[in-house]
Amino acid sequence: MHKALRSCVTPLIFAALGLTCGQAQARGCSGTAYWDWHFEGAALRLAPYVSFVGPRWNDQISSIKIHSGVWRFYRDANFQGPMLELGPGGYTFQAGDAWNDQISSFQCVRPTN
Ligand SMILES: [Ca+2]
Repeated sequence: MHKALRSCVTPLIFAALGLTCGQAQARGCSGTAYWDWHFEGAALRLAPYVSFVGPRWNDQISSIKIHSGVWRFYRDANFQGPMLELGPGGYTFQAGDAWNDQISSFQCVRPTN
């Protein structure tokens, strides 16, 4: 595997399709998460299989743009807790929204065009 892809764990769903993580992104799992609502503030490009967003981004995401793919976002790390499934589109969580500043892990479950 190319060195640049080593940090990107390939989930079984893409391995079964013969795709590496980078190929999965190129073929229809693409999105960006934002620190603030309305797609403002710091931006995080979504890798297709993230069991923990890390200490900086944990419980901080307030809006998401999904360019392609069907994604599942989880309240807890390791794809645990309440789950929110989102397809392509823009989603913004207001203060007080059940999903504002809650997401800890996510994965793309189905590539789309
Ligand atoms: Ca959380």
